[in-house]
Amino acid sequence: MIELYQSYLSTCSGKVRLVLEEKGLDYSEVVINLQKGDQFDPDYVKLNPKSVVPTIIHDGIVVRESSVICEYLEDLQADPRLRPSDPWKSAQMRLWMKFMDEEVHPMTTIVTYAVSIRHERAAANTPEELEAHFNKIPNATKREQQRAIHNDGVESPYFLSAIKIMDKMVANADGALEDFGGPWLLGEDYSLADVVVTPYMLRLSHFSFDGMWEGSRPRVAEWWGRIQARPNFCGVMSPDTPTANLEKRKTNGAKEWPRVKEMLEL
Ligand SMILES: N[C@@H](CCC(=O)N[C@@H](CS)C(=O)NCC(=O)O)C(=O)O
Repeated sequence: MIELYQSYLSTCSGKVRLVLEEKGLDYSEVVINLQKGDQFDPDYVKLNPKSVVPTIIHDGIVVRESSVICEYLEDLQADPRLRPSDPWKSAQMRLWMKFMDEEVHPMTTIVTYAVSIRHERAAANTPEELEAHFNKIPNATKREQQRAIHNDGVESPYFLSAIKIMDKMVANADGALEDFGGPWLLGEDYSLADVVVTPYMLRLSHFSFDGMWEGSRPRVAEWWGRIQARPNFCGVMSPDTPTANLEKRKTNGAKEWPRVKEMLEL
């Protein structure tokens, strides 16, 4: 049995769920409420010392880091295969994973905070509660960055470079679809490369930022349609995800889109 410690709307949890669904593996979910700070609970920190989701426990074995978990599940059950057998394509798959983990994910956190979470937190917390939240962030750089993004939103200097990296992800997907000829990012077979990009495309879509590919990058628009039509797409979010949160993201994102479009010069 696999227990997935996850948070609703978490991109990294979404990657893992997409793989679990694709492979038809049985799993149950434990909710870690990131807004309430469950990730800092000492019992959870023992499982995941970085205080982030996801973590899985499989027959007593703890595995963390979403990309590592995806490959663990691939090794646990090879069918259907998500790692290309061709060494060159397998290397390309890992390059996508590195790009998403090292560049896109941290920037997505910034974009999400600037576009929506700052409004959600400001509405739900007193200034004292917000201060207590910032003070719980153990990494000083991350703490000060979050404070700055909370204050200035999309006009904060961090936002422009962050959204440009997300745009680079869409541009790279377009390039891969052209180079490998589709229908998936590495050609004929759906792979972990498609998996790791999916939750981040969904995040942009939740913000009503589909203009980053609709009308401008038809290959990506078609690929995104295929991704959403796959049976495993149900795993990109937990079925229990509160829809109110999604509504807030759509509304907050739609308000920012004209400015973001201008920043990206689309
Ligand atoms: N490299 C980690 C990143 C995990 C991560 O940043 N998860 C986010 C949610 S998608 C999180 O738990 N954030 C909580 C926090 O930063 O306090 C992975 O791939 O698992």
